[in-house]
Amino acid sequence: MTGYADTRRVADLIEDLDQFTATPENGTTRLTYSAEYAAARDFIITHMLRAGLEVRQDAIGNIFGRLAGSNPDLAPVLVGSHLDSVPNGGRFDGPAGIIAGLETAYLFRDLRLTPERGLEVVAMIEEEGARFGGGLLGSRMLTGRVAPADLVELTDDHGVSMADAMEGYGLDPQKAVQAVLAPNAYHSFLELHIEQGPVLEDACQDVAIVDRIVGIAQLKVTIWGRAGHAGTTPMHARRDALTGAVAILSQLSGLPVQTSKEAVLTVGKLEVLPGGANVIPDLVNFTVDLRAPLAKDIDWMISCVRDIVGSACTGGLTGDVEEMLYAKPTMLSPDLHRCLTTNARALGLKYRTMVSGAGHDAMIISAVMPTGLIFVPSRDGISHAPEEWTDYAQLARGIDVIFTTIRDMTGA
Ligand code: HGY
Ligand code: MN
Ligand code: MN
Repeated sequence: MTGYADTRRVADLIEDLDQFTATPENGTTRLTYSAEYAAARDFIITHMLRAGLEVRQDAIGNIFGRLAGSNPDLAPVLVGSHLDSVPNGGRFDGPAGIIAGLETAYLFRDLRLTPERGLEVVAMIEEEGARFGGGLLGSRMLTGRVAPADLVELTDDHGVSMADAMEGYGLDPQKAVQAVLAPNAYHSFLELHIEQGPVLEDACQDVAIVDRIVGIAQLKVTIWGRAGHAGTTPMHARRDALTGAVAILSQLSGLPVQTSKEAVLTVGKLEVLPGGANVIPDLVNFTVDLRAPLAKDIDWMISCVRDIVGSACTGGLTGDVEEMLYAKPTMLSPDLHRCLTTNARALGLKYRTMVSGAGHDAMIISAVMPTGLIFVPSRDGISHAPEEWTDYAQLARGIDVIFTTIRDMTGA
């Protein structure tokens, strides 16, 4: 059967949105509150207005586009994803979910559907944590999990605090707490996302309906030593922070396999300071991203990292392990899973239930409202890289599942 979503319009939205990147020669880099982020926000607002939505920006920069329902007593359905990216990432991670919401709004307009329950499309900030660390920050702030004081503590690689970056973006960090959602503000939340893995493509299936998301912890490890001259400082007299860091990193790689078959560990960022070729490093910091389906396994890996860091800090080295993010393993709404599955089947799509190894705003928002998440295939399972790709026809099929589910849930 032919679907509902306009594949060409979806393709144009993805491609036009992707022009807002700091690295046009090498994938998508769109850090929260950056100039390209502001331009992308304006692009989303333009299309929300064109689709007939009433637009607002909340106190931290999330953008909402609302189509009111005929019954104002019914809380709207929320649909969307994140607008920020990883450095040199792909054009679909985040935007696919926002554009699923936008296309749904366009379809409501084109098909002259009047929902009884309203719907809202959302584009969220800082899911990746690529600027301020941790991740899932926009949804954590929406659900009241970030203290205002954190906005001064959280800084980017240039030492700019989130609070200062907010001011530069035209927001008042003192008012950030106003972004916290009121209880029962929404009926439910739906997110479409690219799978970012090979399962759907290998199985020649169209969509995955996610039933649970693995737990994630993101740590920042800092090792302090003492700077010194590379030529005149005897080896026994050194407090080389990088030597300490290497001793730690060499032990971390064995941790996942000691934990469970599904546990994963990634060191994605590492900084060596002061960064002179002839200077003994006095400060090294690196991130440790830990994931596992069971909270006890994440907790165990965190305690192991702390022990490994503690035992490496001898001979004048000191260390610290800061927990930037802890998101427990999350079960999503069985009711929404059923609705999404029913619609995938009715659309004649090949589908499966899947656990998500990637973190998503859905895992945070599910704490305050019933939440559903679906995946569309990723070519060669690649994501967080410029090669990230989903065929537009496949994306359109996934959007059909979102659209029909929202049409049902809003009584349109
Ligand atoms: O890291 C993740 O799983 C997601 O892409 N933020
Ligand atoms: Mn994402
Ligand atoms: Mn991502």
